Amino acid sequence: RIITHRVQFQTTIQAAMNDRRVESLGPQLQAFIREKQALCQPENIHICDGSQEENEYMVNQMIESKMMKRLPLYEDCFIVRTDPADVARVESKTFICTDRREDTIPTPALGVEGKLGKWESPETMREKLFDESFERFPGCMKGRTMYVIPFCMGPLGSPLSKIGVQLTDSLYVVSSMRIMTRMGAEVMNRLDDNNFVRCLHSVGQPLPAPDTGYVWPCNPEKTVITHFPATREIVSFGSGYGGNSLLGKKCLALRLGSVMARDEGWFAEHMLIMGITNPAGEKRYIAAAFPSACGKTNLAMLNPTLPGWKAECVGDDIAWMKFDENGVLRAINPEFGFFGVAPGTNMSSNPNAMKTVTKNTVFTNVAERSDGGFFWEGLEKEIPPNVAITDWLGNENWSKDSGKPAAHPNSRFCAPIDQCPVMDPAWEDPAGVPISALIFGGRRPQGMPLVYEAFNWQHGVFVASSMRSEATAAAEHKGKVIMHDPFAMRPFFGYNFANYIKHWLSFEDKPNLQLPKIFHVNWFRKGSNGKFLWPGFGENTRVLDWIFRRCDGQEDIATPSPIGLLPKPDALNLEGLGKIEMEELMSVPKEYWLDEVQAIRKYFNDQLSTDVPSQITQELDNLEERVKQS
Ligand code: SAT
Ligand code: MN
Repeated sequence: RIITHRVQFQTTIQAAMNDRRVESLGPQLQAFIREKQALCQPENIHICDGSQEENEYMVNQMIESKMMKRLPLYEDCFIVRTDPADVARVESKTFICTDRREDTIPTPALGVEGKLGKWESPETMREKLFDESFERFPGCMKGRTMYVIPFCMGPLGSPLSKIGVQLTDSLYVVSSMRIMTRMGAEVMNRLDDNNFVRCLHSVGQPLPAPDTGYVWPCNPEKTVITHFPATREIVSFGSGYGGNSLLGKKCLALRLGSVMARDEGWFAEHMLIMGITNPAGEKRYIAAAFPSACGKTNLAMLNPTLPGWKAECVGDDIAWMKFDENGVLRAINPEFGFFGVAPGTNMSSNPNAMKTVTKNTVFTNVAERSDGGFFWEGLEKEIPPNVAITDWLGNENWSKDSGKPAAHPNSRFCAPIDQCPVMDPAWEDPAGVPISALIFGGRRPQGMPLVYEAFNWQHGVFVASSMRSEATAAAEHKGKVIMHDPFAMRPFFGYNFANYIKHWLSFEDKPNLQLPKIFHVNWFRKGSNGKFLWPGFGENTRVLDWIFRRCDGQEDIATPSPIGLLPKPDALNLEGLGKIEMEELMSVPKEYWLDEVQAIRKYFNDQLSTDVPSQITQELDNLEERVKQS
């Protein structure tokens, strides 16, 4: 907020030039910009070219206004602290706006609250966003600059990629979008004026802003994140936080993405993508779905502990996948950076992430050390002695004894993808990488074995639909409840989940497709002593090894159980591991699973009511029967 005269003056000149440049843009884009300019009444317009100079200029502005701070221990790393009321996605304020409610959300049973997204009619939502009386967009950029960000999700020129234009009044968003997406002049050159996703974002605080004690502008009371699939529009107000404000990510790549995928016959999924090479030099790619903050980034950057294995990263959060003309499922990562959870990341859990984030990285809500470095929970053993720590709220001399975390549990690093030392050679291949296996999983402290394989595609779709996981800090949920999170997509469905299941099921009937095998994994099972039964992290290679060999289909290494195919005893390579309670880790307790069947049935009946696809009911009945027989 403390903008020096010099910076303001420069901004004015640069933006005036940019304002003239608007006239050189295509008529549709021009109309979009002019309409929103008239609505938001910014002081200036700045068309982002994505250059290094531009970024330096913006970072300097943020530093001068005290919104951002350099972390001098590293090369071009910065720290940002949000308003404590603006630290995560807000699912309760995230809407999909379609004419008919049933296009967006399933109709729950009578008296039951729907938990599969929020709907509003486009007319009502537009009024709430754009009508003066609701005090959101009209005049919201007064005193601020409106930045125009042309961005591409996916490799430039890939037939699978999509281009969007985001208008925002947040410099943090511009800088972060530059890391997370391909952004700038090159995208603008390729933009089809008749086909781009329109994104509008404001932090919701015209200048001069009220003094909240934080330099992070936001407006939590008025926050809404809205999507208009019919017109391919995204409108977000009041929050500067990642998933709410970097509109290419969850809003475009998953919510609108899933709608486009349904219409065009592909998949937009909350999945990491990685390549694995066995000691014989054979390579396969897998895609894996886990809810936010369940270790996608760690698995995507895994350092194999089994000798001779290699793992390479294509993406850590989102996969766009389409069957090619040979029936092979091909995946691209639409993103260009990592927006990863910081706490828990360290040299033993994820050394590749640690190597990725020591330059050109923006940290949000982590703690800061007196030697100019970062700190978060999990780094205790990796920092020099006697450094003082300032917590994410700005309290100096933080100590563990305070009982409060130094970094916010959902604090993040935002780092350029090509800095990761284990990127796959094909990570930017416009054709995508061929997927052999799809993996689903969550945090399941009880009852759920380390790994099992679905009997077939339909059963796999059922397994993914009935996924559950312990709640994490990535959204506003409280406590450690086990939540249903189908496909790890519950916060990200762009249309009715019942239809989403049908979309997945429909591929079984299409001719000549090489349908990937489907697996379920659980790294988080705990023993009766409350301790994790599986070491996880690099040791997960042992599970990937089994999955890899199952894809080959040459060996006799699987055995049927009521819930799916389990590794035969001794089929998992445990060489060199300490004692693992394999029986406990792989068990399928009958009582637990009878309860699980009840919970899943109740969930489907409650949430989808009469819309439950018949194949799902059939799979559920079969599961129940098999568990009862066991
Ligand atoms: O905040 S984000 O939605 O970008 C990250 C996540 O929850 O997966
Ligand atoms: Mn995610």
